Amino acid sequence: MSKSIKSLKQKKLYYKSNHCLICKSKRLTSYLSLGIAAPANSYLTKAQLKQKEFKAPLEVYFCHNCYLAQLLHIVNRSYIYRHYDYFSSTSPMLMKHFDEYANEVFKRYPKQVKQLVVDIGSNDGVLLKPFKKLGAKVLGIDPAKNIAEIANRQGIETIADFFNSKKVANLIKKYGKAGIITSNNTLAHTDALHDIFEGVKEFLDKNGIFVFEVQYLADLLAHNEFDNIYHEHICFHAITPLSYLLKMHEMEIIDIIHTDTHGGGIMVFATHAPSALPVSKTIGQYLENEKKLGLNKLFTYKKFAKKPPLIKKKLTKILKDLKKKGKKITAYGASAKATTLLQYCGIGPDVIDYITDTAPSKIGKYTPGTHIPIVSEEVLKKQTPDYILITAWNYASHIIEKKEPWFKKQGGKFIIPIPKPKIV
Ligand code: JHZ
Repeated sequence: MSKSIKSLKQKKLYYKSNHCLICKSKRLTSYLSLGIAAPANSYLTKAQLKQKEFKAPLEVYFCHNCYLAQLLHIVNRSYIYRHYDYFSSTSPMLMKHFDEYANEVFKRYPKQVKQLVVDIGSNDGVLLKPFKKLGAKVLGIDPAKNIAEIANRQGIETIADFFNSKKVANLIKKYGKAGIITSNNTLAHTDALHDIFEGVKEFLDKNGIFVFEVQYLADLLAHNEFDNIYHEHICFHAITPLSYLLKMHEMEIIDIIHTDTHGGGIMVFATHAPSALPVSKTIGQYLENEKKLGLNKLFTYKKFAKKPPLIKKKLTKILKDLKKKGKKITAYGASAKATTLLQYCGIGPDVIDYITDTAPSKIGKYTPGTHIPIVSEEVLKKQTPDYILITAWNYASHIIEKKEPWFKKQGGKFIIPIPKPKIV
């Protein structure tokens, strides 16, 4: 079942917040508007193409008080997450990443892992599977009913619901306190950050560790990753506002590892404050570096906001020139990022014949806002284009060198849109 258009009319599908999600300050300045856009991961069926599509403003704000970069137009989370078409295990690199992640946590905190590992926003159990192999008792919590059902079938106990602090007392009664709580690429997805931290604090054992991974704002800015801005990403995290948030909940960060997933992220280790465990000097270095990068200055964000129009201009020129020459172009990876890139640049089925994707949940549907058909990767070999735009550019080298080396050998070319459009 896809997202129901009928229910759109009955519910208010987004609201506009007037304060910062962390510090509640109203001193907020908009620095980048990407227009009125359809939400990422809202793939459409053929029948839905005829109906009015839901769209909401996509605009990023800077908080002058705690420096959180954030959206204020918040799309109803049930609309986005109760049925979700993104399965983490469809990308082998992510499976490898989460396997290494589980092993890293186990190496550091074997006792806590043996106690209970709870993953908030557990998707299809991509992280809990390797934890289970390491002997952990695991519990997933994820609002997507379609995904939780699959995880349960595969032996990963998953509660199909949003995590919130009100549920914690019952969870503790049933499962006990957690030695490890994890949450990956979900803390950007919520407007209820305080409630989540309240719940984590209560659920976590006294020696427990909260490990979470988020895309890192400094990477997003440095590599022009404006396509990582979509309605699901309400906050764009950095250590400075996160440290402040944790402090408000009597927790503290004890270590940080930089990761290269999704264009650059950080894996953050936190515990109850004051920590009985040593606090790595990395935290001070991150805070210092964020000052050097100007993450506390509106000017930095205004500078970044000049990049999307330049990328749009260059990319659309490349595509237009190729079309004039009669070239056939397709795209690779119906990622959430693709939704922003294609909508913002106004690239539709008149330019891109089809977009391939490995996820069965997306195949046969159409990209939100731009309505490009999503097909399986087999189509690429049957209806081979001259150029492929890699819309899942975070996997570009894997796609070019490992998955599709035949394409270049037979004269095809790839277009990589981010950080600057280029043909390879
Ligand atoms: P991928 C996701 O964003 C969604 P997306 C989410 N909202 C989030 O927060 C971020 O991650 C962090 C396909 N693919 O992983 C699979 C191929 O077709 O970059 C995926 O549909 N062939 C939770 O969606 C998409 O591309 C391939 O060879 O931007 C990639 O999506 C490979 C490797 C992937 O995340």
